[in-house]
Amino acid sequence: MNSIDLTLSREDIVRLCERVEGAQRRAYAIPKLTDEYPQMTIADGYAVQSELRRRYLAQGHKLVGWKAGLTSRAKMRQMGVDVPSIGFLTDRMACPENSEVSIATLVHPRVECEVAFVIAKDLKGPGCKAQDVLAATDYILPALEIIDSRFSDFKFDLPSVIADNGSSARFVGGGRARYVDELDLRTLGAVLEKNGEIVALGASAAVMGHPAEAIAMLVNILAELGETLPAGSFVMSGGITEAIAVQPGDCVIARFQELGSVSIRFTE
Ligand code: OOG
Ligand code: MG
Repeated sequence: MNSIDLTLSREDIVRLCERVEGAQRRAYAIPKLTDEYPQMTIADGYAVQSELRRRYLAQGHKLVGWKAGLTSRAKMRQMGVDVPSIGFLTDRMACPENSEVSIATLVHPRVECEVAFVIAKDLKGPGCKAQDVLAATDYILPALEIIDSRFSDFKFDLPSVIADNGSSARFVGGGRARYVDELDLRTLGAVLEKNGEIVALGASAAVMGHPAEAIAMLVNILAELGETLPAGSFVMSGGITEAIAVQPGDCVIARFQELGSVSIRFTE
């Protein structure tokens, strides 16, 4: 990120990072960060997110991958923003297929279905293209992301949501892994069911025309942060449909054409 766009001091970055970390760990809502720092930029948001990543890794969490967010029209419209973003994923966020997630550990949990990539060869920006991503992909699998915006009343803006690591909270991979050349990644249908009823549906082209475009964008943002995407990374390309709120007792299943299904259950 261009350091020219940074308006926060190192002290501000650490303060905001501690505020976000507290909200994530103890599951309470905080005001959007721009209430206090109205001039905050996207670069400031990533500075807070990078500090958060540094702190979690220092506490022993492992970086397992990344996610692209706000990559579909449905998500942009729902959240009122028009620029995609990225966030990091750690081992502590991973949930086994069909396991239980306690709602008490989250603030505003919502679920979305995504196409995930497992990367076989290191990828590096700038200038990364969708073809580069496809050539470096080991396999594709379906995923559910449980996002959790920590901001009061869901009020937020792009710098705040980036600082909050793109609302990352939990993710579930599952279904049937497939090689890229077995699929047409633009036309995969996905249906999200909650308690047996269809609550959202879409096709993978909703994600920037092709989900590999979202991964290329992510690699190029990583380059701006001075990072690369290493082989072995698990990467989510962004919600295909809008995110759906969940409550204790809900069971959610994402059913994908060609990729099988992934499910998760919510308890108190
Ligand atoms: C931001 C997270 C966006 C996606 O897939 O678009 C995201 C939010 O909606 O709180 O994960
Ligand atoms: Mg997502």
